[in-house]
Amino acid sequence: MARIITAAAAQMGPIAREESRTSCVNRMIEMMREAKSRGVRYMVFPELALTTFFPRWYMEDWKEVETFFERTMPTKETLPLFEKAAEWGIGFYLGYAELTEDGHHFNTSILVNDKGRIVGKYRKVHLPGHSEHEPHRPWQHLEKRYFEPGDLGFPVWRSMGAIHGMAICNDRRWPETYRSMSLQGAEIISLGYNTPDENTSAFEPKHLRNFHNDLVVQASAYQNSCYVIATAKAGIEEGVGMIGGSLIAQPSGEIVAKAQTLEDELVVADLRLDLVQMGKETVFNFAKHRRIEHYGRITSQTGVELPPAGEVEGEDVLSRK
Ligand code: CDT
Repeated sequence: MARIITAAAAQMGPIAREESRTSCVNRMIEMMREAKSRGVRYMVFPELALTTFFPRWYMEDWKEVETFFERTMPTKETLPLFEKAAEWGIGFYLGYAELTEDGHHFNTSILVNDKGRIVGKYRKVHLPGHSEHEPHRPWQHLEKRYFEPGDLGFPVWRSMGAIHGMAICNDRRWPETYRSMSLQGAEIISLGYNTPDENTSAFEPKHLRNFHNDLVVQASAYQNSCYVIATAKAGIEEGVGMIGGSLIAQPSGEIVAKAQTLEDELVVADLRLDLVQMGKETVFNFAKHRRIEHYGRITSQTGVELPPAGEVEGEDVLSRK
């Protein structure tokens, strides 16, 4: 029998700096209510879904920074989300800023099943941006200041009838992210993102921000023969334009559902897990086709090592008799 899971990207419009956790959770529950009426069994909320995208501000006082972090999960304010998940039988992915008991800061997501139980945790590995205040920028991107790189790797979990993996925002641009999970059989990779519609490091035409989002999600779904559910925090948030374009890509690389707005919006698709299997057994049958003897550099080298200086002269094939 075909395995089909109805899933959704639960895109969120902007979250104001002053907006409470309870208000965010109420917005999520509203989308969960709609999800229930549309037969959705699994939904993906954005990165840092409980607050505004606070790394855009330089804050010297860590007490202030930590007002954006959660010390436990669920918290008093997020508990209703877990309760509704259990009542309505809908699992979810939730991104939030995590402060551990021993004082570590991570950009985290959790996988919660359709009984309201936390089955998995992921901590963002590829942190973008910078760690020092850079006043020449119109806004900051201080993820490297406020978070440590994730320490959990890229695990996957069997849950709700599929093998799930998670990633967070900038992770989606790195092929290693998906390959690490697809080597464990990932069938559904969920990710949330907060992507400003402008690159403040160098000039880049604005349309490329959405193009690159689609490009990496679609290519990765194809190359890893899995579904990717990518969910934005969208719209003008505290004066900064954030791309929307939440999407669900299927293993062919095609988009099967896409957001139409920059607001809270449920983007729904039926995930046909037989399509995942087809790719994993043919073109992307890893056991059969991968050549790991040539991939050593990928894990042994971080930066670029250029070839020796000077152009290669080449073999003079034209004067061969
Ligand atoms: N949140 C996040 O990871 N955003 C980055 C912005 C990159 S520009 C510093 C992204 O990859 O979309």
